[in-house]
Amino acid sequence: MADEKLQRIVEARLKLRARYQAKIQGSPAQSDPAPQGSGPVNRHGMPQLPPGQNHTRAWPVLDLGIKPEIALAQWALQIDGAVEAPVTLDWAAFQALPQVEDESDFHCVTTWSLMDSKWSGVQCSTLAALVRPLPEATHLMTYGYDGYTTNLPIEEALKDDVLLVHAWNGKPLPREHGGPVRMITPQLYAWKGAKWINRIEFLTQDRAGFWEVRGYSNSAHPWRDDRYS
Ligand SMILES: Nc1nc2c(c(=O)[nH]1)N[C@H]1C(S)=C(S)[C@@H](COP(=O)(O)O)O[C@H]1N2
Ligand SMILES: [Mo]
Repeated sequence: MADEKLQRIVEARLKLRARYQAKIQGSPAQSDPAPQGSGPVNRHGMPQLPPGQNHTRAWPVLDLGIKPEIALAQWALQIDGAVEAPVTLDWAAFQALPQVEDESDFHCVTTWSLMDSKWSGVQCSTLAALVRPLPEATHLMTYGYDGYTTNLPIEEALKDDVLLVHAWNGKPLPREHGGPVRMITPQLYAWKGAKWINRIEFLTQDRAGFWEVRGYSNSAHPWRDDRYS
């Protein structure tokens, strides 16, 4: 990526971070004694699992009965809504963004937790910095190729461990888990991470996604056992 472009992203990120810092610090998972991204060291001296959760070894697959197959040449991610600079990224443009690796846990509301996954991908905050949310933007809606949707407050989406991942434990993300690219939200229940993600829309007011309409908690904090509304 060109240095100048990278520089612009970095500057925009710092501005965004400053704008949302207080909200992020005050948000539940951040203020609860809960692990976040970057691995088991984060769990030292803390409960291993959120209330009501059990370890799983195999990674279960949950979807709406569709597992879309998207060739990399066809893949695109649209980022739009209440932003200054909407963009549609193809695979090459997505790969050209700053990439990160992180280690975090995955808590499903159906009570299984997959611990210590290694992820590679792009921070959601990098994408936000690229499009620059308008001051009135408060939430985002994410969409999958299968028609799935889920909503998030911006301060949750900007957390460092919220990623759009394309690899899991060193291998390309399997199609059944949302490959080529899905979102992960380690500090929230896993339904907040859209598999086969193809759109992020910034909103000026909250709007419920697929499960949120059907009675799942809008806030979805595992450490508060915050499952259903
Ligand atoms: N596009 C899409 N994303 C989705 C879902 C879905 O049905 N479609 N299910 C959600 C739910 S309920 C969970 S628990 C996780 C499951 O991810 P996994 O199948 O990789 O375990 O993905 C979430 N993201
Ligand atoms: Mo789920």
